[in-house]
Amino acid sequence: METIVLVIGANGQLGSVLTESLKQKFGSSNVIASDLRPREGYEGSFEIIDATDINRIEEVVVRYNVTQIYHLAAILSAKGEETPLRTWDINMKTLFNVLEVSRQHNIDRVFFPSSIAVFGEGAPLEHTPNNACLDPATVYGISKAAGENWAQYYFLRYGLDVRSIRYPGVIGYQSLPGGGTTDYAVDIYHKAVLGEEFSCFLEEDATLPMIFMQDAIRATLELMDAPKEDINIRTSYNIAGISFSPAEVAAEIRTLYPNFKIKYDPDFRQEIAARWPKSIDDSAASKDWGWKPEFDLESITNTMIQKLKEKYKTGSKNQATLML
Ligand code: AKB
Repeated sequence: METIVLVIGANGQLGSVLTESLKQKFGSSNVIASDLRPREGYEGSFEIIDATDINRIEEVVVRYNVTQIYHLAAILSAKGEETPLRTWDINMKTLFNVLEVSRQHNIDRVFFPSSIAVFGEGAPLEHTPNNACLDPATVYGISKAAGENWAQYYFLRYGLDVRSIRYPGVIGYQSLPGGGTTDYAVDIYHKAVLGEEFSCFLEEDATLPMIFMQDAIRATLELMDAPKEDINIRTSYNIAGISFSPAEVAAEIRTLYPNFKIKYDPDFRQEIAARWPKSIDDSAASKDWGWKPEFDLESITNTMIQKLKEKYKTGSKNQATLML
């Protein structure tokens, strides 16, 4: 069977990069990117989809004979706290719509991203295991924890092959994050390359799990490629990349920009970060589908700085132009 992929939320930080990798893997004509708004300069099939509208998802699935759906649309941890009930509505409604359309149209595989935000005070802070207590304190985390259970429900009840990863903070040069607690770890590199001081909304020792975009994309594709019988976790898999604090990433940046300055001005996002794990136990992912991260803080920093320097040299200083 030919694989035809629909990506929902294709303009986002992860979606914009994942869509390109999926096009390389399955062929450009077999990937349909979709989001609320068109993407300027996008090459390939693009559909406007508001994922709260189940009929619109269904229309696109039927028109293109879609066989796999990557549902990446969600409101993230920090942004979600501005309007908790709306965040719950959007995150859950879009997931239910994707699960229902997938069930009704016999979609072969569905990808649903979860997050380290599912953890809260009840989970160990270090090497948080896959099956730790889930008591999230953000509406985003609550929606992801519920979503994981619904993903498992659709697998158990209907046999729908839904797969999921709990992403740490994702760091990439290709696109900008929006509305997350880990976003500082991307912004800091932009400021370093632009020669500007960075004002950090977390405390200097707020260690969080992070992952480089290339590793995050590889993890997603490896999970989705794994044989069905190897997937033993139907809620969501922990994956680790590396862990660092703002002070540690600033020190690494100073190896390349010795005059780089950072100041700390913690806001409500520090409270969110304080309840999240500092490091992740991803032994289940490595046992079931061979997960192993490749990038450490040094290689992330070198790549981020080099790529952003190239982008700022050729593009305008407007960060929006950095979207692929
Ligand atoms: C966020 O900070 O909300 C996201 C996440 C860890 O899921 N990057």
